[in-house]
Amino acid sequence: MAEASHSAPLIDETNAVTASRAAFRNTPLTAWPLPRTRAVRIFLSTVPFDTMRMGYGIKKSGSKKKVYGYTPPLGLGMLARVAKEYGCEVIVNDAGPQSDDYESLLAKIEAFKPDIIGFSVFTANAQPAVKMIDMIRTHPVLSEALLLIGGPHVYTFRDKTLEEIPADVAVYGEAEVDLVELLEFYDGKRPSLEAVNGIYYRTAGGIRHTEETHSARSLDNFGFPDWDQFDFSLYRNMPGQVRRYPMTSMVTSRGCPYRCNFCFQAGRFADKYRRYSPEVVIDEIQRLQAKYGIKEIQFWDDIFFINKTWVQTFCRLIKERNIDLTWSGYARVDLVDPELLKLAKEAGCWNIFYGFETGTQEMLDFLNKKSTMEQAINASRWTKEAGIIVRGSFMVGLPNETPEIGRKTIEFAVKLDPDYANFNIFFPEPGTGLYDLAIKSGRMLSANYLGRTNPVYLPEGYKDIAEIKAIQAEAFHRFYFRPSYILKRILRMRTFEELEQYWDGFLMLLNMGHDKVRYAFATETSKTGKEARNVF
Ligand code: B12
Ligand code: SF4
Repeated sequence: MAEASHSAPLIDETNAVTASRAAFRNTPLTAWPLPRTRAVRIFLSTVPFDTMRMGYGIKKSGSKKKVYGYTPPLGLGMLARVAKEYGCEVIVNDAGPQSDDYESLLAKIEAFKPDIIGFSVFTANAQPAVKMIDMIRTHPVLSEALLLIGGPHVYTFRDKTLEEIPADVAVYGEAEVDLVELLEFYDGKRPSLEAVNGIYYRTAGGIRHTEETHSARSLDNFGFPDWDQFDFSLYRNMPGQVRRYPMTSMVTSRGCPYRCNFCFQAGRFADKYRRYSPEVVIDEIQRLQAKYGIKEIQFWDDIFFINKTWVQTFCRLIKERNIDLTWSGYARVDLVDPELLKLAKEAGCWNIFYGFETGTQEMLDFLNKKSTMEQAINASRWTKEAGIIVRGSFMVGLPNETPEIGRKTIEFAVKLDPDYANFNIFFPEPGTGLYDLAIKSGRMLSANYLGRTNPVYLPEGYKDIAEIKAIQAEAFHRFYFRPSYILKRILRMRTFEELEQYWDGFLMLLNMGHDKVRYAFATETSKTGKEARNVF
């Protein structure tokens, strides 16, 4: 087994490095263009990414492209709102649904002439982020701009991120308050970057960091994203995941109080759990409907159904105010009951996602999931009885797993019979208990986390990665190619929109080829499989 050290670089140097980046590495950030005659301009963006390759999107005939798989970048929307409140001019650009490549994104940035450019970086697109930032660094005018990075990659890899991505400042964790402090520094109101919380930055002596000393703020006072930044006509999640358009996503909480040892949200870097009050969320939904005609919301909370009273109040308010909304969210199998599910259905909930994870109680306990197989069976049955679609995710290739246990997971999935299932190959998420265990076991095959497309961990119980992939393929095959399942799907089709989405899903299957089909179902191998994308 080719064992790699986890301290190896995250970025493939042969593809990514330019001379400018190497020269830039230890350049301290000192001089600021003061005084200014106009408001500070900030361009915030996601990173261009080969999303078609990743299984997103579908090309329609002619020049019109319909891109599936995206929901608005809420984090950038939040930062846009606070920056606007501070007095800045802000643009949020979402490269994926805009189908931006490096050149077209550069042209947009050039046109805006920003003082500050910020990218939201995922581990999966850290390498494209290096390329994009390199292009800005070598640009005759844009190279003057302050370059910020933030997002889940920085959450996870912290100090490493500035070693490898040639930005000026990396903001780790939630950034609403830190961004305002950075703007104050930019305005000369803070003496140095040392006075800005929660960042990594460059000095002549190397990369330094400041602690995050803000205690987590109450979300009700945090406000919501600057929704004006999003073109809702662009957002179409994967076929079968959304019923009505225009849709948006929303988060009503941050963090998760549970401690499942494989999950990013339970990792060392996760946020403290907080939630907006239901009244504040409902008011915001009504504003979204009045201004943008939003018909459906996909709640991206780690567990939307975390507190019964909260969900009951939320549903009651929807009914009392006669709000015409369809919605979906995540739940744990131990936190639902028939009464709550019935209420949710009456309030517009049509689809719930559960992390069923694995097929034996021993493995569930090993994952510290704190739920039982029986609860999973009940939750699935009650949800269906309430008339709500059940989506579920399972993992294979876990530590302590053998192919026999993997097959038990498949059998359990077939027995639960959710409407959709993802089977993800376990991916040790940095910062989690199982990541530490995977490293300690010496069974990591690669330290390259960037693509997140290939398995990086081989449990003792499996001969090789091919054996894990075979179990995953068997899982998809046994689950989706049951005649009873296919018949159920056909009989369920109700609307033209649904038919169109199924057709697009079918075309995506054809476009992608066999391997990519599996990839489209489930590339994300951590946690509850939230990012895995169904194409049926
Ligand atoms: C919604 C979501 C998506 C959506 C929207 C993504 C988006 N652009 O926001 C979609 C479906 C498109 C998506 C796709 C993917 N996702 Co996703 N997604 C999420 C989810 C569930 C919620 C994100 C969210 O809205 N949070 C709420 C907002 C308010 O917080 P935030 O986005 O983190 O933003 C805050 C900070 O991060 C920071 N920040 C963010 N950006 C920036 C930029 C700057 C300049 C600064 C200073 C700060 C900053 O400030 C924000 C405000 O506090 C998270 C799980 C989670 N709980 O976070 C996973 C998560 C972010 N996704 C993940 C993954 C892996 C993916 C995919 C790679 C899956 C795949 N294999 O295809 C793709 C990548 C897509 C891409 N284009 O690169 C991982 C990331 C892990 C990592 N280390 O990178 C997460 C953490 C899930 C997990 N494993 O637990 N995802
Ligand atoms: S798997 Fe779900 S319940 Fe467990 S820590 Fe993660 S988000 Fe919370």
